[in-house]
This record gives sequence, structure tokens and C-alpha cells, in this order.
Amino acid sequence: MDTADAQIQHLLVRADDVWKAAPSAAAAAAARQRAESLLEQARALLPEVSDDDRRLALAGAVARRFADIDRLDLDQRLRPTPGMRTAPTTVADPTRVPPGQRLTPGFPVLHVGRAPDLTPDDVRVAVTGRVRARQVLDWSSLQALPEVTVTRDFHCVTGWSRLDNAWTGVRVRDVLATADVRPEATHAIVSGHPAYSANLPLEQLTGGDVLLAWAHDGRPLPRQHGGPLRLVVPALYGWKSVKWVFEIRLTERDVRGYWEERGYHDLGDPFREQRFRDGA
Ligand SMILES: Nc1nc2c(c(=O)[nH]1)N[C@H]1C(S)=C(S)[C@@H](COP(=O)(O)O)O[C@H]1N2
Ligand SMILES: [Mo]
Repeated sequence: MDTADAQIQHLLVRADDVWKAAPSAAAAAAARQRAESLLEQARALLPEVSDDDRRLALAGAVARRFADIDRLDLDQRLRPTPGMRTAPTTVADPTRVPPGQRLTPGFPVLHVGRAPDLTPDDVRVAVTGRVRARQVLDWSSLQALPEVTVTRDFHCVTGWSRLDNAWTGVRVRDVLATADVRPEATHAIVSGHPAYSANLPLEQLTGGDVLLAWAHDGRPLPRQHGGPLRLVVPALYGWKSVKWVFEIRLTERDVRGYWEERGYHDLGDPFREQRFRDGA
């Protein structure tokens, strides 16, 4: 076993100890920070693990712990969001809720880094890669496409689901059509500010309910939820719904995004509980 492997395992044990030992709610926040910094160190060592299978397994172990920490923090974040419609927390049809999910009346905010402060004037969405006519769409060219509203449930891999979100925007399908996608394109990697990305099979992006959205429940999309513009892919876990989107790159193979590089599933279907890749 190489040293990076041993070091990562050691960091994981320490992160677990720090987190589980937190004696009070106040200490929990500090413990969370400390555990996350240990996990960041473990993550930084991953490229040094030479064996591919081991690296994948360890990446999954790191990703799992980040998700576990998020999950333990859930109750805090499940409260209704001020000024926002309260989402239903009961359903007539239980099969509507994917396994392992809890319904939240609020709308938790999740992202890595700092939420950028953008206005519609700042919005540019580049459609690049395997296209015949590379595009950079600004706010007015996006608004010129047919506007649609779809009402869909939203499922985050950390365990919360928010039902009945009305998203308004344009279909990604229509956005892609402006760039004339080449036949060899099979996947896309979508990027958002400040430094986030997620990969998807192309057919997941061209569904009729996949939008670049600028409104939620009839109001302009709040900044913390990706305003002015975010991707919404209702059929997949929330990490694919890139906020503050600035590029859709069409590719000939699956190029991993932020969380996928860290062990999350390449597809991420909540009903199949595709949270992590096999072996991760
Ligand atoms: N730019 C960007 N988009 C992002 C993320 C991020 O870290 N950065 N996090 C994703 C994750 S993990 C989830 S669950 C959803 C959360 O969306 P919300 O904050 O509106 O609930 O945004 C996704 N989009
Ligand atoms: Mo998420």
C-alpha cells in the first residue's frame, strides 16, 4: 500500500473521530469545520494514490463522509425559507419520494464556494465543444426562446426533497439547437460560477422538463438558489442542477464534473439511489 493511501485512511479516521466526538450543538459547528478540513486534506492526496481501483474507492469514502456531515446538519436546514412558499411534506403516493429522502417545507441552500452576485446583464451561457455553431447567449437571446414553466420535485443527495417546484425558463433543448450539436456528441459538462461543474448524458439534457430557469414558484430566482440563471434537471439528484451556469460543453465522452470526480455517480438517478459510483 502506498503512503498516500495510508495517509488518506488516517485522515478519514481522524475526521470521523472529530465529528462523532462533538459534545454539544455549539461544538458541532466547529467539529464540522475541522472534519471538513481533514476531508479536504484527504481529497487533496487522492491524485497520489497510484492504483486506480483504490483511488476510486477512497474518493468514494471521502465523498460519503462529506455527504454524511451534510446529512447530520439537515434538521437545521429543513426549516421553511422566509418569503418562500411552503412545500408539501406529505404525499398521497409514497412512490413519488425516492428511497432515503425526507420532505422539506423549505428550500435548503447548497453550494461550494461563495454565491456570485450577478445581474441579468452579466449572464452569458456559452455552448461549446462538439457543436457546429458555437454560441454565447446573453440574457436577451435566452429570453427570445420559448418560455416554459414546469412543476417538478427536487431531490438532493444529502437526503432532502422539495416537492412541487414551479420552474420558469427555457428548455435546454432549445438552447442547444441554436448551436447545432454535432452527431458525435454523447455527453455534456455544464459549468457554473464560481468553479463548479456536473456531467450528464446528452439525452438527460434534452428532456422537455430540463430548463435554464430564471424563476421559481413565480418569483425571480433568488441569488442563493442560482439566480439569475440555473440549470434544472428534475429527474436527477440536485447536484446536476448547476447554479449560475455559464457553459454547456458538448463532449464525445463522459468528462467528470466537480462531485463526480470526488466519487459521486455519473448519472445520479434518485429513484435508483445512484449516489456514489460502484466501489466508491
Ligand atoms: N454553481 C453551483 N451549482 C450547484 C452547486 C454548487 O456547489 N455550485 N451545488 C449543487 C447541489 S449539490 C445541489 S443539491 C443544488 C442545490 O440547489 P439549491 O441551493 O437551490 O437548493 O445545487 C447544485 N448546483
Ligand atoms: Mo446536493
